[in-house]
Amino acid sequence: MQTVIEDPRLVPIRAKVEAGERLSFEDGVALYGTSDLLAVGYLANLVRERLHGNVTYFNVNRHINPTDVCVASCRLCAFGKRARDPKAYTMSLEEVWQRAGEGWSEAVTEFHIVGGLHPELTLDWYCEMLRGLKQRFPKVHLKALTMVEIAYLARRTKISARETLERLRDAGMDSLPGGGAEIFDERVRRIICDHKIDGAEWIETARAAHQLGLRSNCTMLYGHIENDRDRVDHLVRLRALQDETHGFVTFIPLAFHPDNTPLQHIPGTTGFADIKNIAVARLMLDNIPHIKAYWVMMTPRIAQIALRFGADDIDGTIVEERIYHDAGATTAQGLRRAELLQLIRKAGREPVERDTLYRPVERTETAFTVLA
Ligand code: V47
Repeated sequence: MQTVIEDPRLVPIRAKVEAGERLSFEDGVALYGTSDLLAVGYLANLVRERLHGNVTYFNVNRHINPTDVCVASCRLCAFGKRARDPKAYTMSLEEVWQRAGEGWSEAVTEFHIVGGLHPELTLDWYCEMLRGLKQRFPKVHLKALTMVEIAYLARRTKISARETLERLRDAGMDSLPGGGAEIFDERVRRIICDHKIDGAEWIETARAAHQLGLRSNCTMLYGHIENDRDRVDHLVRLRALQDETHGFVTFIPLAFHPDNTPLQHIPGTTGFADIKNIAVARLMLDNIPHIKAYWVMMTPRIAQIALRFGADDIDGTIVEERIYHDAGATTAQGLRRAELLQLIRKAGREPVERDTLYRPVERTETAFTVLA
């Protein structure tokens, strides 16, 4: 089936997509520039179904944020707090391990662990945390620490990012989440997160992780002060690293939530922009296998629609989410497995529970097996 393409700029892009050819930087700008969302979505869905057919992936996971103390004070963020802030928290190791076991009865296959840049928690502390989790939950995949946290720990420990990653891997880290990438462009980064590592160091840290055989995700934060070219530049830089390492598993476009941040005068994103970012990502990132519609950020209703506009994954049960809820998200803290199944089925897709590396999972409520 073919949709009518209204915008003439999309005609050569359709030819490339149908021929399986790579899109250029200017193609990306044209995709962002058009309001012909149905045409962009049609093309993205073509690629999505070529790669994954009718399957939509989800997982049964739990987020853990060991601390919100952060030295970075990024303007984009409502989660990070100064150590002296009475609302700031830092879990003890015992608390992290206990929290990991709390939640719903469904056995989780993944812990997603990220937090602030705490000035006192050491690399040894994080290694101990991971070892303790592996000891208590040996079957659970530990997707832990963003490239930003790795670079910060490396700097404080006065060792390389590679060595930091090696130590964390030896302690039990299985892969890394995609956060902290924001927008790589320097002008934008100076305004939204000036104390964070720059785009080049984020890429360099991801390269080091991938070279060690660790897989990771990648993200892009949109809907603040960036423009179309900044977003395309970001996607093209991720694509270039992926050509080299093949280490990225999933790309997640993240909508900026302004509430309680120093940028709260910026209006929140629209459903149109959320869907557009999924579709453009699917078309530009021809070498990244999965595009995730993160339901917490998009709302389950928009995430469900995204499954027809390029996304093949809707993320997981999560149980407890803080980063988006501190920034005004009104979605639930978590969803039950049955709710995810329902969302996917009602979009006419076939749900497949996956582990972090997209191997299918077979389960009862309290136990699971990852199928090789
Ligand atoms: O790195 C922070 C973003 C990220 C705000 O890898 C904000 O599977 C919007 O990376 N408004 C953390 N975004 C979340 C993240 C993630 C989420 C789900 C799955 C995966 C994965 C990764 O959230 C941060 C930052 O980019 N963020 N503050 C805010 N106010």
